Amino acid sequence: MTRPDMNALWMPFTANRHFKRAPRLLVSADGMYYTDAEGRPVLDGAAGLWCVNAGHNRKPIVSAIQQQAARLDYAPPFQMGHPLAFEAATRLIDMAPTGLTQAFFVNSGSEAVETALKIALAYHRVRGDAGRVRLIGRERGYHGVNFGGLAVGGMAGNRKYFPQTLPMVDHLRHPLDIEKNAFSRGIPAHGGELADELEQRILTLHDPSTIAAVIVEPMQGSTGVILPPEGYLQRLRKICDKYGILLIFDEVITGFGRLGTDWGSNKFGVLPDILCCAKGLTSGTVPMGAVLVKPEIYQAFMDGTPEHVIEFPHGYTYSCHPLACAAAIATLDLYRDEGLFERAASLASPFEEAAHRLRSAPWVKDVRNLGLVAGIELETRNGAPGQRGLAAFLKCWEMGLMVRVTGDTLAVSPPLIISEDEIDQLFSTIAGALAAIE
Ligand code: PXG
Ligand code: PLP
Repeated sequence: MTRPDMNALWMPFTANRHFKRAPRLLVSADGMYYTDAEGRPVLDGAAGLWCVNAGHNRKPIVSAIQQQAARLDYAPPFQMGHPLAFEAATRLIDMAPTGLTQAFFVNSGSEAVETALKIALAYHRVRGDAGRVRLIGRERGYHGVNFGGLAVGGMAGNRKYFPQTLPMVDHLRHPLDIEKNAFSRGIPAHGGELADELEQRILTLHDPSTIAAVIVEPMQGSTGVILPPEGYLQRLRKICDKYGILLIFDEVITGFGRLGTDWGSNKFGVLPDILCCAKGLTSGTVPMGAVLVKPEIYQAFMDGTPEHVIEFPHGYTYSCHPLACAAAIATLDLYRDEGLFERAASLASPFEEAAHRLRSAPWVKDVRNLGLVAGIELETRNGAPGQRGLAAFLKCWEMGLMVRVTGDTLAVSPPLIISEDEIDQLFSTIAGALAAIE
């Protein structure tokens, strides 16, 4: 394959100059594998970017998209509808955590977060509780890259150039505690009480009646697989209930089987008031996200305005896009027909075993895992954070494996169709890569 001219593209979240000197080009994909520009197979240890949960090139999804493109390419979502939008919402709500009853469609996780934050603020306003204007996020949280998500997010690098995002925001501490919890298998034992900081510090400081919502990822994915300690999310739920604060779960990564259950909410037995999802909703095939809400939230908007008035002035040109709806329905069918969430649950134990074998590999400081996700945190090179992580990522690629890297943590999150042999291949490749780097 001839190398394309790469100058015109400003690549997202990429070291452009470094990449363009030695590009990693993916040209096709099938099942568990990508094929690169040299024709090499590359095992997909990252489900693309945490999204291709059903595996690549799945015929039922591909043909649903193809047929829909030929039937109805586009339909405006404002004051108009098309049948698949309603069907997709019904299918999503049918498999959503019990108690969430309406879905608002968007095109990405970032848009899901913006939408959820706006729903939270507007909900209090429409009920006449207009003083609830503050949003609480968490350190090392990732809620996408738009201004609201940046504000409640806690990734320092992403926020660096933007000190002026949203006002009226504060952050909880993150619950990663390697000293106490290193090499925990599954949910860590220590740190559930960190949730009490919400009541003891944040609500005390700001007055609970000014807080609209708390937003957290059930598991923090993007900053290196940070799991909620035992009891942590339950405590957050209790405190939010006590003070009338909405709890938003950002399940952009934890939805659709990643943790060995349909949703993180169900894994932890905690129901949020608002849930954000994206990625696995269409198994990455067509951009789509959704915000799911409890009935009292939807109803507050319906009760708050006369019938001919738009209750919530919000939406995107591509909300409810026909191709996305067709892809979502076919994807949800496939998850159900192949029992892929159950498959993820049954693979969780061999996956955990294989991940924790890395404990004896060079540089490994911590292994964290749950369901079909693992984080492997490496010792940072002297004075050069991220360098060893990058070296490990590049060595894995050279050895035919794609993983994610954030700082010095490798994240592994394969499609849910992975086999036990491929799990072994995945982790032994990482072990080989770690043995080969400085
Ligand atoms: N919330 C969470 C919890 C996410 O993980 C988003 C929102 C934003 O979704 P979109 O579709 O707008 O990208 C995400 C996305 C990584 C990585 O390096 C993770 C994400 C995106 C980019 C990189 O792990 N997650
Ligand atoms: N900018 C302009 C000038 C627009 O007209 C629109 C939508 O009509 C947007 C931005 C928003 O685009 P989208 O609805 O795709 O988010």
